[in-house]
Amino acid sequence: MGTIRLIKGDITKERADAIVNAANSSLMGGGGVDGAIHRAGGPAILEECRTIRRECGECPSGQAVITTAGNLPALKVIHTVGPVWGRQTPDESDELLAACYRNSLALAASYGLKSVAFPNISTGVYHFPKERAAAVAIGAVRAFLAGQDEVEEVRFVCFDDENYQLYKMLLG
Ligand code: AR6
Repeated sequence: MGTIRLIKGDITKERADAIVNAANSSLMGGGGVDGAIHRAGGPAILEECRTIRRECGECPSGQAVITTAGNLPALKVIHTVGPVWGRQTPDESDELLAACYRNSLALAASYGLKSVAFPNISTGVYHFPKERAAAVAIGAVRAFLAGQDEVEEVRFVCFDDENYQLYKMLLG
């Protein structure tokens, strides 16, 4: 078991064992939270992403990889790739989004990381409907936490007020 916390703010400021990045399959950076993490964390993150790309190729949607957190207060960054809304059926998109949360947490657990902070994956440029994404995220995290005792705390870090209010309502 573990606890879930809701936070409003910028994930680059989180002191957690790992923060999760909403990356794209190239792992080469981008806008939104991805841009913010690379800007605040410095070039060491991109350097490790390049090595992963060379050795493993692109990161498919639903999968996750781990790098240094560079200059960030977190210890590690877990990069996961959310689904682009409209590219799959809604049910397939739900499953891919749930896999992002599940696989990121499994990776954290395998590294002995106890606290993990997530942004609202796919709800920006990838246009996943926010309420649907929040329900999928909370369901996937609760299911993961119930079945293990490695990860002790998961934080949902909402940057925009709409997501924050949705999570507040759904987490009760
Ligand atoms: N801290 C926490 N959350 C943030 C921050 C921040 N500093 N900045 C934005 N968000 P997006 P996606 C929230 O577009 O939809 C990138 O270009 C934002 O409010 O960052 O998964 C990648 O390279 C939103 O709720 O990610 C990919 O190409 C959430 O982060 C693509 O965007 C996700 O928005 C991924 O799209």
